Amino acid sequence: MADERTLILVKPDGVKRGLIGEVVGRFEKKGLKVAALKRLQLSKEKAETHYAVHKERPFFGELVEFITSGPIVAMVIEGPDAIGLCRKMMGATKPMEAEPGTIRGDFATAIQENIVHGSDGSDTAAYEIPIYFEESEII
Ligand code: 3AN
Repeated sequence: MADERTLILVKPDGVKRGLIGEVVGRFEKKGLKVAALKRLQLSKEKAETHYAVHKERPFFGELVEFITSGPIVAMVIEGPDAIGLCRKMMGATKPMEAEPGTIRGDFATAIQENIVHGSDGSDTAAYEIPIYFEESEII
């Protein structure tokens, strides 16, 4: 159970629907640490960097447009196996596969407007966190 850091975003739909507290609260109540947290408007450049792995996918343009369509909340969540635990708590990407009790399972019906993003591995977390936070902001 190594301590890990993962990047979690509350996407524009989650912020609009007033679910910031719900998302943060779930991770806090689980016993994970909120090591950094900010509300921001993501630039197109940063969104393209974040989603660079999906550059060739047909939905890349939509993805960037959606994530920059309004304010988001970015946080670094830290704790034992934080990357896998947060993914489990978020639920699957496809709405029909997201189990009730997970964030997406409880609050999302769409594949794109699905409330949260979470890093899917340690390489991804190491790539994504610096897009949003300086090391000095993670406490
Ligand atoms: P996850 O966010 O669960 O890691 P990924 O990495 O496969 O899922 O996809 C990144 C994001 O791209 C998803 N959160 C979703 O918003 C969007 N996405 C994935 N597949 C599709 C699709 N077929 N059509 C539209 N958007 C998609």
